[in-house]
Amino acid sequence: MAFFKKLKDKLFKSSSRLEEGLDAIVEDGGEEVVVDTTLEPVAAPTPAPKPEPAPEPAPAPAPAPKPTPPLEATPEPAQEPELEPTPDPVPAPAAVPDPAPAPQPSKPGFLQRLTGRSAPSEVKRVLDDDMLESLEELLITSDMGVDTALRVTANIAEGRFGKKLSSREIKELLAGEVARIMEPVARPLPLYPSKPQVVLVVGVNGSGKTTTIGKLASQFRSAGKNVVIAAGDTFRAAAVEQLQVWGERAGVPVMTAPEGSDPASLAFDAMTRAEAEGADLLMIDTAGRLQNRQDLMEELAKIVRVIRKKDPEAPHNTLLVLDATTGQNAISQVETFQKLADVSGLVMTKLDGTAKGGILVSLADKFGLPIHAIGVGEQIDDLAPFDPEEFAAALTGLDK
Ligand SMILES: Nc1nc2c(ncn2[C@@H]2O[C@H](COP(=O)(O)OP(=O)(O)OP(=O)(O)O)[C@@H](O)[C@H]2O)c(=O)[nH]1
Ligand SMILES: [Mg+2]
Repeated sequence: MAFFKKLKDKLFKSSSRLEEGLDAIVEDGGEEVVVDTTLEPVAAPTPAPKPEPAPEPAPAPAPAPKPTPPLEATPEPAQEPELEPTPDPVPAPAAVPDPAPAPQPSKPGFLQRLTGRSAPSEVKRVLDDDMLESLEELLITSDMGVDTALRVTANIAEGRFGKKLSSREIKELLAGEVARIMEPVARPLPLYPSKPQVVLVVGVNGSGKTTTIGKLASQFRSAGKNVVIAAGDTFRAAAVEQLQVWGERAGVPVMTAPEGSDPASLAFDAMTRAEAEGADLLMIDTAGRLQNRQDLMEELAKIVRVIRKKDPEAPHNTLLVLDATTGQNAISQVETFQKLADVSGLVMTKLDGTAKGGILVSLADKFGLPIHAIGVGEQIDDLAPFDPEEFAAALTGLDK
């Protein structure tokens, strides 16, 4: 629960631009409309209803997150600052005061309502061509892509043209559209009976491959799986060390080879070891920065060829890791890697950063590739399953 809240907070942070944009569109050209208060007179004797503070203490005890035990299982002194499970509880309580500054709850008194001056009102705007155009622009600038933005806006407009809508109503409609697009792609990494199930992890330089492997390994390990990692990025020693650190954190063995050696032969050795040890999963990290596409293609093809000598079905999954902050560039990365490898699913990282989030909608709409997980931070437990409804609510700024 605590983890989930943290995820939502992080996503909300990243999506505020879209949320603000939607508010601005309605404000601009909208007008104050008195909210239908027909039910309120009944609630007239409610001048003292302030039971708000009650729910607050509740979230506080929550930060006893499940993901903590796996972290504690690897009390590696060297990496302590990064490992620290304590940062978790800190942001969580910090987020608690947030809901408090809701200025709304000051319900107008009976007299106030009689005068009609402070009657509760909200801004609504007539859904016309201008407004639709602004919406389209906003969605395009939030990385949703032109085609998707046009389709989503058209769906929102259908049957509502000429009607007055509040920003909350727009957000709800938009969230519904986004959730509908994302629903079919929200699928966890499929697990197969093959032993070992080989997961090849690809992506451009710095997209988060190594970090994601560490996080996934930790999750599978916690789920009782026997995992082996192969440090297939043999380009630089630092890459191997980084993976070793993650392996220690996750409590998973990491197979390495000397810097500059052939990643395919390492993959073969890792396969042999994983088979010998009866491992459930073999995750192969790869280099993201080869001089050119041809090199990368050859390297990936060779890894695949070699592991297929052991298991013709391997790799069972080819995960493409994408950095959500790269925006529309993610589209061309998918296209490129689909040519280089048989991409079976995506992991979107850095959704806690400055990502506009709309890129996920664009990707889902365009490629329909499963999104297995999303990265929301640099810590070991900062990898979450992809939940379309939560994502849609976070993206649009709908705070339920
Ligand atoms: N904020 C945030 N940072 C992330 C996330 N995932 C990865 N990172 C950071 O992104 C940087 C690059 O991550 P790596 O895992 O090294 O990326 P890589 O794809 O293995 O990079 P190369 O091996 O150089 O190709 C690191 O500083 C990570 O800590 C995420 O979900 N959120
Ligand atoms: Mg790496």
